[in-house]
Amino acid sequence: MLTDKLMAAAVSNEPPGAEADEGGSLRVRTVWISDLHLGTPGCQARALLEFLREVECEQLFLVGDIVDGWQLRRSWYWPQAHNDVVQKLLRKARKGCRVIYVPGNHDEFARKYLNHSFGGIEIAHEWIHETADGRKLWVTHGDLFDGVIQCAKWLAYVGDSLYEFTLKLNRHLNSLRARIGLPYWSLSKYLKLKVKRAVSYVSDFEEALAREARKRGVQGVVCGHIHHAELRDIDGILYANDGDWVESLTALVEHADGHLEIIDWGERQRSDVRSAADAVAAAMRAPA
Ligand SMILES: [Mn+2]
Repeated sequence: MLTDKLMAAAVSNEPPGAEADEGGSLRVRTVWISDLHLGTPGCQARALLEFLREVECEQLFLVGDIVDGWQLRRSWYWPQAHNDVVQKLLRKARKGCRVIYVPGNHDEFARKYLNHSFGGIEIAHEWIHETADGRKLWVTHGDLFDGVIQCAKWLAYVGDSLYEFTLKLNRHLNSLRARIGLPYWSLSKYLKLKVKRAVSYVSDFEEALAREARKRGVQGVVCGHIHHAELRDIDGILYANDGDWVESLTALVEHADGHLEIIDWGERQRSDVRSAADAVAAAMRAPA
């Protein structure tokens, strides 16, 4: 039912001239994005579209919670920008980029289609990626190693509603900020960093994934799920989290030589605003 609706939406109305914008400024070997939460008002589809337009890669991983089935089931929300994201992803696949979709908990409906491909997008339970410098990275959304989700699904749902509420507050706050010319700022990210328990939850999650990666005999893990981008060594295992596109606007990329980097798209936007402001200020200072 949900999948039928989504497929119908995805094949409908591609915006005119959509094919014209190929060729971005950010060329990398691999891109990982997750936690887009398409189908919710929290999803920052416009920023994401901008990123997808700029980035060019050989392989693109969608690391789960791409479409939010939990919320779509509660109420249908599917604006044009969300459709544009799906179209953009399908177009990348069509243009020869290998797109691999590893479903998460919010899009667990897609786990029914494992090892199938949809419009050239391959759906897989998990993946082992080999970097250009020969390291093996295990790619998984990460919810299967989240204590809260595994122990009490109802608690995860409650947390989800609270989270939704914070995001709503965040949107209002930021439309106010935008009106008075202030750049985007994440309330929920701020709150999360302020809450000590959240910090231990994050580190527990990170350690659990690093342990599992070691057990599997790989050099690192790439995941999402906790909406907190990170790239660090945990006892000799590379832990990489690509963040999310509801609050932090981050992606993980692999450059041609195999080294990994977190792209902070929100920060780039903020620095664009700053340099535009600087340029204006400089122009005003310049003698006529
Ligand atoms: Mn998740």
